[in-house]
Amino acid sequence: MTIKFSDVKFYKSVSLWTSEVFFDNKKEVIFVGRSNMWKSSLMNSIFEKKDLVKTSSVPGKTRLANIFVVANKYYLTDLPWYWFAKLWKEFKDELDWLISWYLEERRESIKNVIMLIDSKLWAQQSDIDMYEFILKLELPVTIVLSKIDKLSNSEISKSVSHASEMFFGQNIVPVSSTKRVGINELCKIISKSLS
Ligand SMILES: Nc1nc2c(ncn2[C@@H]2O[C@H](COP(=O)(O)OP(=O)(O)OP(=O)(O)O)[C@@H](O)[C@H]2O)c(=O)[nH]1
Ligand SMILES: [Mg+2]
Repeated sequence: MTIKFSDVKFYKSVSLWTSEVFFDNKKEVIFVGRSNMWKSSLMNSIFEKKDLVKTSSVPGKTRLANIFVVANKYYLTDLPWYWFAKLWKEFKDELDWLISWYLEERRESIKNVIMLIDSKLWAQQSDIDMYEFILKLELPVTIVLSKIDKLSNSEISKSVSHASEMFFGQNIVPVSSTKRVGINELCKIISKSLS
């Protein structure tokens, strides 16, 4: 089954302070990554939209759980993460809480966590912490190597083999939104996890 990801609408944004939180049992795929990992842009590529998901050249743009509904049937959700934390301490706590609360709350419905790693810098301690948290919740995970348009082919291969060791047994997908590399493969992986 291939899902038509372009059949998408913004559903809603959720923060820790949202008083009425929806939550039905639609299957969900989550996108996480440190700030400025090109995460929101990747979601636009999957949706074949230019700017449905808000992007910014200033790191720290995504500060809410922004939920999109695909084919009236599935949620694809852009979560913030914590590079931002280094700038404003209070945001660190709030965003970390939002992420951990959201993943725990939606645990039963989440079918895949798409985790973006910088292909050039490789996994940072915060990535590893996040990965361990995802595994603790027993959620399926897919590793996306982001920013590959900055690398040569041999650097991409090195990054893939490093990620294969670090995230042993997981799908590793090198992706570029601007060059549309890896997008179809990722769409297939997401479709499969939602079927
Ligand atoms: N060269 C290149 N630039 C990209 C690509 N994808 C995104 N960008 C740029 O990188 C910047 C950040 O992209 P976002 O998608 O907003 O990143 P994000 O991970 O959602 O960032 P936060 O929400 O701030 O955590 C934007 O200026 C994008 O235009 C890509 O594939 N190649
Ligand atoms: Mg974003």
